[in-house]
Amino acid sequence: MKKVFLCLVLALAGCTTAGSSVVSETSSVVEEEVTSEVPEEETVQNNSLSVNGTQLVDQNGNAIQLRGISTHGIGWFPQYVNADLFQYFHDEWQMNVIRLAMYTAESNGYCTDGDQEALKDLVRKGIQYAKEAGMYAIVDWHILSDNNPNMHVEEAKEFFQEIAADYDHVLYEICNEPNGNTSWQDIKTYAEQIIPVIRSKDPDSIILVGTPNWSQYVNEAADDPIKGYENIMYTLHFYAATHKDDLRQKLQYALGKGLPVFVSEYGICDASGNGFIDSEEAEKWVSLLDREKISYIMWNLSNKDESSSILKPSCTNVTNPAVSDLSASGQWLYELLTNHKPVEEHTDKTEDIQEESESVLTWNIRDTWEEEGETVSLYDFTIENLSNDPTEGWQIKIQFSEDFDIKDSWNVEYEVQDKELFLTPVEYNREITAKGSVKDIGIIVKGGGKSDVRLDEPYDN
Ligand code: IDC
Repeated sequence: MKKVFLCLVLALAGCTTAGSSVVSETSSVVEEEVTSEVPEEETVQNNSLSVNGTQLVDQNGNAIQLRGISTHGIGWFPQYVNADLFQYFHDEWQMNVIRLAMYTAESNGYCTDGDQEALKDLVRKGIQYAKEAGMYAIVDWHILSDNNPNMHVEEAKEFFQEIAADYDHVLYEICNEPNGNTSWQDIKTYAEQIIPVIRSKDPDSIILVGTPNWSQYVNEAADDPIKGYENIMYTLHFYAATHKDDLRQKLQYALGKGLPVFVSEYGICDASGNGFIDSEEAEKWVSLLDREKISYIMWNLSNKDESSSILKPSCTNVTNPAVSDLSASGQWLYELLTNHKPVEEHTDKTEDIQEESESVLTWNIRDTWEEEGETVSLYDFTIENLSNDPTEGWQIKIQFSEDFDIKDSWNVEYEVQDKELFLTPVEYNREITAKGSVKDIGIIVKGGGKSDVRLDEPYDN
């Protein structure tokens, strides 16, 4: 019987695991199973975008949808502008765009008390990291409390003069959300000054123009679009719990008139960036946008305590947040982009691995749901024998933090001792052949709270 086991324990970012033998911990969002189609890999290195009719297309003329995340204000949350995180979002979340939101007027804003050089530096870094990660980047001149973009038109000209260059992977969003009394005519007047500045540096990249009333009145832009430039798109922003059929109708109207629309910001909560998450309305939006192949970018990448943030306030991981770090918005987005429910996979190693006597346990919580106010979790286990000899007997020990009930189990015997659960083989999976594995071991647990899962030394059986 094998005596030394590689032990896989619950390792969420920020938690340390018990046992001195643990030398490495990783926890990341992984795919539950590869069953559905994933978007094709785009490489943005030389793939310049353009607009054909209402459609954003790649350099081969194929329709392309950009889907990803917007940073929160980079002046407030600079830590999320980092190469590892962008790569992680590209690889694990299948994002192909990141929006770099730079507030102009709020505290720490570019036109108020923000450090302009530091902000530009962050924008340049973001552009570079996006490129390295194979993603498009949107430079967002994030007007908000300065409701009319003409208020800071000179600063905007200088900014875009410095930032724009002949990029293939950058889009310029020249005014986030005009609001208040700002008319479409005001926005046009502004755009017609900024577009030539960008074009003098970057002759063909996509330029996104905001629309009146917090980038909602795309119908007004559709009635009187900007003339004389190629590759201009118009933004529509929505927050699903606030903006519903009325706004979708404005979008349909604009598309009907031939206006290219880009959803450079949306949330699935209400327009305050907080409150109730409306999955039903979000679903309606997504199906419309997918049908029309319109790009959409979620607000926001931060751990701020508001429901639009994709990370929980407790999350301090800024490079590869785990499932347990994701807010409801974050989980929703992960599932949308990857077609997979977020599940946790756990991979740890012990340092005292002895040759020829290694077994490895991998486990996932494949699904969870609520029953009578309690969480029910479906656990799935696989044990691999890495050695060149068969092993005989195994035991998995799960320590729960709260009381639990076993609702179902398969391919396993179990014994409950207070808050501990011991899983042992059934007749046909007791032996694990050399380099072989036993799979499809499962239990369904109601309650239990947190769990610490280990491959234990088996009883002498
Ligand atoms: C919100 C942020 C919030 C911040 C506030 C600043 O979520 O943390 O304090 O801005 O005033 C928008 C804006 C976007 C808003 C967001 C949610 O583009 O800046 O972010 N929102 O209110 N338009 C509609 C909603």
